[in-house]
Amino acid sequence: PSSTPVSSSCFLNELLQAEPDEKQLCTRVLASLQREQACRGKHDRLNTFSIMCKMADQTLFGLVEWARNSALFKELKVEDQMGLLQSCWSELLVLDHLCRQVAYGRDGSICLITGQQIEVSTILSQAGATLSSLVSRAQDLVSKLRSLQLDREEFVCLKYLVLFNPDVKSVQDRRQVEQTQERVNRALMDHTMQTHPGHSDKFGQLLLRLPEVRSISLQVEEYLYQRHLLGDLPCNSLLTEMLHAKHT
Ligand code: DR9
Repeated sequence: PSSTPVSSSCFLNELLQAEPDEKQLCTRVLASLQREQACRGKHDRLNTFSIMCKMADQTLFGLVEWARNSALFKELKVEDQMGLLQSCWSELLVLDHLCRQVAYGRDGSICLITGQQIEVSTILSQAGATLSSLVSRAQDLVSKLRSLQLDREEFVCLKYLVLFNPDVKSVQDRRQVEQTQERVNRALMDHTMQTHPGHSDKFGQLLLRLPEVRSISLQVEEYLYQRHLLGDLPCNSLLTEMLHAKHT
């Protein structure tokens, strides 16, 4: 009784208000890419992979900043904050990518955080097996989320559910993480029932997508680790740091 649909919708509004602005993010990432290119000479341009890594790195900075500014997250001990982020950073990146595709992606192409659209067929013709499979799996999930008509509220809830994962081994204050998880879960359920009263299982359908997000994120880490072993990853980036935090 402490959690009525009304309190859920207030709660959701608060979560939504803390969402980063896509335009601002885009401007920041573009500026950082341009700074980097300007520092290099004409004959020392970044290759596609380095540019993509830089983009992913900036996106990751934004996601970490989002988490650390969140009131719910601030309630946790710093050690728990770090443990949760180290465990879910790649899932957050994948979710962010998926949501961008649902919101801005055109059919058959991928929208980057910079607003550029790249045709999937172009990627599949240039990428190796791992990246191709990643992109295809992500596109399948995008279709599913589109047919479920994923909205911003639901996306925010999924982000919080990925972040507040009480199953992360290192977590000390498990009860606190669980309580937030339950609260967000409840808000998601109330929201889907209110906006789609005829679609009784939208809530369940959304939750069922999370294992696939998890699985794709593990494949992203594997892909990045392979490229790291080839010596391709930039050495001082958050992306690389997070990747290593897990492999130690
Ligand atoms: C938007 C969120 C920010 C993250 C930015 C990265 C988003 C990655 C999402 C999709 C990938 C888009 C890839 C665009 C590629 C452009 C052209 C292309 O295909 O280049 C090939 C090049 C090298 O491919 P490869 O590694 O397979 O090597 C091939 C080999 O040499 C020959 O066999 O691909 C790239 O450069 C891609 C770099 C991708 C970096 C990925 C960082 C992952 C971070 C987040 C992933 C989010 C989820 C993605 C789910 C698809």
